Amino acid sequence: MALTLQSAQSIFSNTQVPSQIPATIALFDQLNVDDQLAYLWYAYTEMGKTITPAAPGAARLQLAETLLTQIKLMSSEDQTKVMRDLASRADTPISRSYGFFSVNTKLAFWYELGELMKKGLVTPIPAGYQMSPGVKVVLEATQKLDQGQQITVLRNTVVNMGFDTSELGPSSYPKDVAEPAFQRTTPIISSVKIDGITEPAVLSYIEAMNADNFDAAVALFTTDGALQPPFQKPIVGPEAIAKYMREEAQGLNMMPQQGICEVQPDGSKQLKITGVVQTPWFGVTVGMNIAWRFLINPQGKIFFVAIDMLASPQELLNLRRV
Ligand code: 45D
Repeated sequence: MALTLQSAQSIFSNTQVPSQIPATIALFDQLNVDDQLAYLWYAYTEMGKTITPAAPGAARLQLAETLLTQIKLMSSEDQTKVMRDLASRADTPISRSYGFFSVNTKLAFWYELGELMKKGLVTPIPAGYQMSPGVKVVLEATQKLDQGQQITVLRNTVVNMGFDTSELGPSSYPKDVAEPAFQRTTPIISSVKIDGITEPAVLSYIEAMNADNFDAAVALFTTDGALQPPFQKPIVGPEAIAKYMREEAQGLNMMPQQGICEVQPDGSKQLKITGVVQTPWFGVTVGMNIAWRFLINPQGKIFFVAIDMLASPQELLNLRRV
């Protein structure tokens, strides 16, 4: 029987994911633009303290740098307008440029802007701003999340900003030169060990990802294979997966801890592995509890892998099926 994406998505469906993340983002989306900017400033000044020097070097940020230089030269009223346009996804030249940025370039842009705000060169909050009660509600909801969940909320809000360029066709920006580069903070572990797991495709996957060797990782997938990131639809096919990994998986530190493997009557295998992932933005200071759900075909290739954020640390030990 052929493996299908739909059946693959439902393996280990008892995995508990944090519904508070989409709920918090929904609360944020309901705020007006100035409240959104204020919320991000308050949330970031708390979380931002732990952003590490693993943040990308300015040399690789050409695209964001052009915008930042423009913004630095503006009056504070115009700076505020740029930020309001980004938050409200307005159709302006700057907001369009931003809309074409990759996830890490968007994060790098705000990271640099945040540094300029701390130095007093850019105004963080619009002049005369009065906080509405809604901001407090979203901040309180955010405080209830663990750190890994908090940075996921921050990342999401940043990704959703700017003009929606998805309908506009390919960007006129050079693509390959533009990805921010991350310095690895911890040495690469070359022999991966996961309690309960001996599946070569899984061990090789983790080893390749921890070396940013995305070609090797993608070669482990079937030609119709798919990867499903947290809270997203599956990305199908080696080319699309490779592009995604280059943009979003660089510098990640993956520390799988334990797992189970169930062989199916057709020879395929279903595996669930739990562990901790660190992003190069926060380095060792923030660990995200996650699960990988793999479907390996009878020939030992990855047909499907879903990556889920886990609702709680207890979920790391939830390796039963039902
Ligand atoms: O508006 O196996 C200011 C995959 C002002 C790949 C601001 C994976 C106001 C396969 C405060 C300056 C990738 C799926 C804004 C595994 C304002 C795979 C700035 C999983 C916006 C395991 C705000 C990887 C700023 C995972 C600067 C789960 C905010 C990765 C910065 C998760 C926020 C990574 C940052 C996460 C957030 C990274 C830097 C959640 C970074 C989050």
